Amino acid sequence: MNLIDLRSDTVTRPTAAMRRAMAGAEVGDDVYGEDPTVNRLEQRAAEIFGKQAGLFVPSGTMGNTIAVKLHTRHGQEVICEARSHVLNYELAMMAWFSGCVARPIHAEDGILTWDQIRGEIRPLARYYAPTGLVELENTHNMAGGSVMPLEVADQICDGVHDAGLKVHLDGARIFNAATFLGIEVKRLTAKMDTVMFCLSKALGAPIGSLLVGTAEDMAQARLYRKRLGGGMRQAGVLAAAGLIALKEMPARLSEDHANAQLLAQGLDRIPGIHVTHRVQTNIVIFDISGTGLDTTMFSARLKEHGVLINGIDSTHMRLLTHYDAGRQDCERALSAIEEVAIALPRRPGAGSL
Ligand code: TLP
Repeated sequence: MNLIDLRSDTVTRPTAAMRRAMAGAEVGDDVYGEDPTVNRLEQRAAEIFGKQAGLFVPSGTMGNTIAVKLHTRHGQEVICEARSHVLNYELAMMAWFSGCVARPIHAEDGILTWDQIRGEIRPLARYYAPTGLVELENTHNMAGGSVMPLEVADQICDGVHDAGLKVHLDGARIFNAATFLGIEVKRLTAKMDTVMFCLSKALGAPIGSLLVGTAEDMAQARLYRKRLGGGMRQAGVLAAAGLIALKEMPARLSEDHANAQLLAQGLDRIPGIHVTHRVQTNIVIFDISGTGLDTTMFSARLKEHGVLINGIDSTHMRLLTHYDAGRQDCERALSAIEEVAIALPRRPGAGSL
């Protein structure tokens, strides 16, 4: 049986066009700056985002880590949303590499506002560590792929800049946000000082992320990348897939969003299951506690039906749509979820949500 893998949009395999481009890629030693395909990818990314320069990094985590380092000094705070990736899923790299602590702010839908941030910016004072950076996430992964509107993003950047600080955007899925809003990523990120985005998530490339920003910041970022062991050699084979991802994949993201809608609407009709947020992009988080199963058991039973979806805690599951799971796969996944949910004796009251 073909497994339908909705655990993440990181699980996609490269398209035929990507594999062809990888096989034929012109390469060189990128630590010497001599890989023509990497150089093209970095230039293309900078162009698309309207920034001076780009840096190809192996992962989103490395891109965020370098950005925090660029904009902060040891002993400072980084303002971020409470469920942000940079705080919760990056092995405390902001502490480990940059010597900073997080100042998390909770936003119900994951979308911080300037009003919330303003009051949390701290000067260096008797007891205070000063704020070094404001970090944003768009779309917000653990808030269910929620989108930060353009005006909110611009207002935060204006306020933070007036306070003499910088803004870094974790835009792992920024193309999904731009698709939802119907605007170019360049406009959506115009005021951000640095942006990290991933080729290996919704855009379907096998490996890689980019950091974009000023030429000066990217020259420094190149040194941090080397320190972190991210100086790659003939990385053009990876960059070639990235160039295809940038060219071909953004235009099809609305299909993933439509599939996520299909799944969310179907899930909400299943007794004992409840989608916990407004679905805007390719992420659906749903509460299964009404089925009487915990997420470990739910995942295991789903796997027997050929569907992979993980829990994010004992009661909530997260699924992501992507190009490697089409409409029919999503319909099959929905039937499997329904079978698992209704095949079981439920706790009293289950299904009354
Ligand atoms: N997210 C992964 C897991 O780490 C949770 C996923 O499956 O969604 N920023 C955001 C918003 C991300 O979602 C991720 C990966 C990253 C950064 C880190 O990227 P990688 O995995 O390339 O280091």
